[in-house]
Amino acid sequence: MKITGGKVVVCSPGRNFVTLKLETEDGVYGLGDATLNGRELAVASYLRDHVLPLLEGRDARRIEDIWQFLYKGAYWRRGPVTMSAIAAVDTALWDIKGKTLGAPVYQLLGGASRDAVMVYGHASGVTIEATVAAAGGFIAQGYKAVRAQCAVPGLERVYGVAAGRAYEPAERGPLPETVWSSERYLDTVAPLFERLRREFGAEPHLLHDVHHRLRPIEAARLGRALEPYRLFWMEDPTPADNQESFRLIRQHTTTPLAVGEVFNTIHDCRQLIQEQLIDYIRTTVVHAGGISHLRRIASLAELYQVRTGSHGATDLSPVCMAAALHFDLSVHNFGIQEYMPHTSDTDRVFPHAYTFANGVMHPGDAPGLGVGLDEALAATFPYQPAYLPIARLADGTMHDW
Ligand code: GCO
Ligand code: MG
Repeated sequence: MKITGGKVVVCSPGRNFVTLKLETEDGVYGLGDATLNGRELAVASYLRDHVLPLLEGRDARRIEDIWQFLYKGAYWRRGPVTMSAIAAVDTALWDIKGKTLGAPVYQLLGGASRDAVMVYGHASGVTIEATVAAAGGFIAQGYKAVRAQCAVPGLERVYGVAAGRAYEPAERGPLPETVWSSERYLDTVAPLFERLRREFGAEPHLLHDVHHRLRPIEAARLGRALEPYRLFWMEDPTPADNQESFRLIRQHTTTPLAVGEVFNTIHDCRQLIQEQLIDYIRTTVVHAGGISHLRRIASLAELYQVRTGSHGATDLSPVCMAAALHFDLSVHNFGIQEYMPHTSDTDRVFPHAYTFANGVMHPGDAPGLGVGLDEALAATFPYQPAYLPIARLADGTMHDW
């Protein structure tokens, strides 16, 4: 079954998405998400200019071999652009295999390890009370797990907090600049979770995303302060470029740690997993080499009782969401899946079989991934430059956003 060609579709139905469509000689096609938020066109070019010409004529059934061919064959290893491009091809090939065999992808991955996939929603607010009200909205919809982020008094725009609309990480227009203070932030987080537990009791899982903004010793202090509120996880407490940083945090707190949304390969998390410095690995199908590579990471993690918690923000398209759900349903050491619903325009461009009800999701039983791409509709939403905000300290020093 030869690959005859393909195309890269860039569209912006509310936000930018890059989608790979791979075509085969017998008319079956597969889709893969290749969206790299704020750097979209680099991956589009990598695929169009350097990958598609190399795939023509290859056997679409040889998923593992094509993965190794793209990874080893480039000579230049790893990195978000390369690994997102490989992920898109890998995801599209799993889609093709499922469609060819008439089976949903999760059946090809060993079948369901659970009935459905627990997801967490994003609650945020400009005050603690507004955040509590937002969390209550999610719990009323049946969510069993809620991430809570709150504005910080004295800081204007803070990661993860939306005022009166769904939170969207990238912004169109001029590059958004924000000012950050770890001291002010640290004063707000424990009171937020004290209030949430007082309101909702012990039952709901509560999560929080530090978004790489603390130093290890500050993160250790926060983890310890949050222990009475029994978080499901504290995410990205500090940048993991230096994986050893987590040892320091770990020495001081039993709050579970989740890391990995910016990782691209198993090597970015090998030490964190093997030294049991984290509890959840959050690598994304689209940024970490696709379903094939995510399964490798999950297998390594399983040896160390580290569970998965895949990234699922709105900058990952419904194609990625579907792939993540097939992975989540099948993999034994699944923990939780992030879920931010897309805009209705996005859902129309990418009609999909996956469903949400009562706090859990299911990928559906359509052959392949169960996601389509309405190319005519996509063409009505052209690419629009958009970037993630940056953060500086009050004295102008660049900081992690
Ligand atoms: C999350 C993430 C996102 C990222 C975004 C960047 O936990 O969902 O931190 O909000 O910031 O995906 O593109
Ligand atoms: Mg995050």
